[in-house]
Amino acid sequence: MIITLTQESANGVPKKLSQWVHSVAEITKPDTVAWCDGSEEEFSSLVEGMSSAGTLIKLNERTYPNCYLHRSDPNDVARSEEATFICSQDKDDAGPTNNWMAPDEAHAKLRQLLEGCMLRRTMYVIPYLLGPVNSPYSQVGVELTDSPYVAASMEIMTKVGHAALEHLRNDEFVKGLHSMGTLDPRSKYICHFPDEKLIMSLNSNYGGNALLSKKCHSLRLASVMARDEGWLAEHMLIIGIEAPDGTLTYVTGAFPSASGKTNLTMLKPPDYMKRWNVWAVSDDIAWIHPDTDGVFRAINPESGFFAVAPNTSLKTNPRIMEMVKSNTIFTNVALSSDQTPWWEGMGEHPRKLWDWQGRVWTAGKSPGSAAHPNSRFTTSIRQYPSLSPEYDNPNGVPISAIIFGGRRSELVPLVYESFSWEHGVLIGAMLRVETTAAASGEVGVLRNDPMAMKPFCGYNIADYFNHWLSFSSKRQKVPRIFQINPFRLGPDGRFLWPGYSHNLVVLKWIVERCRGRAEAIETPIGYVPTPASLKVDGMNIPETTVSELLRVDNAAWLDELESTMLFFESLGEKLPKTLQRELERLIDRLGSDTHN
Ligand code: OXD
Ligand code: MN
Repeated sequence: MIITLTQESANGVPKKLSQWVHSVAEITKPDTVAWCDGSEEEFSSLVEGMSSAGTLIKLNERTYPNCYLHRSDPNDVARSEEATFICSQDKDDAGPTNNWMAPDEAHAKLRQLLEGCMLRRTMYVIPYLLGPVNSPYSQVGVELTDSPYVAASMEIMTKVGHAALEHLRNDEFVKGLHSMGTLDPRSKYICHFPDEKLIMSLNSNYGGNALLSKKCHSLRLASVMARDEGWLAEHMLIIGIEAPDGTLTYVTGAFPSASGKTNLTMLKPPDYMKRWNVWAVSDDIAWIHPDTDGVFRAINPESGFFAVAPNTSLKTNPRIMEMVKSNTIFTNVALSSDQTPWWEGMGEHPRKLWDWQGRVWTAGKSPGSAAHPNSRFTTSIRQYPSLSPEYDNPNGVPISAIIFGGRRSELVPLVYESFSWEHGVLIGAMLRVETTAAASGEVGVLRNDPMAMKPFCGYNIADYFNHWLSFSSKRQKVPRIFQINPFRLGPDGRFLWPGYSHNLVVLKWIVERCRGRAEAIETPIGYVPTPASLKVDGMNIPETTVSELLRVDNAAWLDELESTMLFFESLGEKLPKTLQRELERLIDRLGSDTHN
């Protein structure tokens, strides 16, 4: 076993970290242990190594400089919720929405699988920093992995090397141990040990299962830390919306995976709203801390995007299309004969195409899609032209509104606002949306996904609701809470709302509510815009469509709440009384409303 320690890391490595690395190497038995410093040279050598080994394909250097395609194992294409476990001491702490395994059992099971799993491989040691340099809210993790694809992706998604070791000094760090193992889906485990701040992931090389900084650290473990320390770790985008008068309003948005978070983050204003702009702070995760004045301040722990490719095009998202044209790793997209990437929804398909598994693909003849529906691109956030100048602010950005959303073809109006923080928490808790390809399993099925955190909350979801309720307008300047739904369908089965850049019209209404300037009608479910307050010159949408988008169907809501009640019942005793009361109030308002 050769230990390669760069001078830099050798100097800054605390004993606790090097001891852990050695103890893991004793078990996993890699040929080499390589400490990553996050340098460009290191990234180049990782991608060159993978290109020679055939696990990465270099794309057209002229049109896609420094871009690569990775094809994953066909059985390893999405997050595996069924193989994801919370290993808390007490089963009740994992709660009814998580799989649980006793820590001792998990350690014993994984110990066997880890024995010699890195033989003839290199174990990369990746110290990473989540969040801005010098921020009191940032955290350090160290991932040990035998996957060069993971090592290269982590260098895009986080700040690897010096920044992490500097921040670490002697503080705690989250330990992540990942091995591709044999990729045997029957022995796939993604285990989280909140008490040990430890993650172990075996037999998957797919993003959310293998880039341990992302869902495992930034959400599952961080949500437990947030509960214990009084902050929020959320599956939310963060954007700054600039109004024509130059005022910036920051909002966060929780949407389930593959439901348009990245598109909303990178929204380019439509021609009729040229004097507005949207600045990106985060497209997936927000760590939100109330500061000493009670203001909710949010940072993005990540440094890159790992986002869904299909349906991204010059029309739907021109800003992304520009961004992914260099220094990007694509995963499971299709490939054209001139070595450029392609996916469904990008536009006309090239004459000759290889699908995501490398098979020749002909439109109308070949089965399935050319790109996998959950194919992705991994790009540094620095490449994004409208990155907020506040992205690096160690104190984060002040949040005025929280938006919940997700795919609902019926029921939920285009936008509405809650009556209070507690009512807003209810709106988040009863989020029920259509499933997408981001996780393995059926697509398009309605499921409860509270706060878009069902797969990511590292503890009992009922305690999580209680934690949300522990923030209150009495003590903090809590953000206003909204729900949006750009996915409502008309009777002809087509989307009523054009979405994408036009969503700025909805964001404008939210901003103006925060600034006390937009009108709303009080309905049983919350404040719904008056059609006039939503109107923007230049946007051509028939008034009847707007009315349909804003319609509140009381009977349909009462039906929906029956399923919310069942869901809440399934959460058992711990469900906060306040939430139950908010639900009863909502039912009463719907029952006594005579307008509809
Ligand atoms: C993601 C997800 O990859 O939510 O962001 O699945
Ligand atoms: Mn996500």
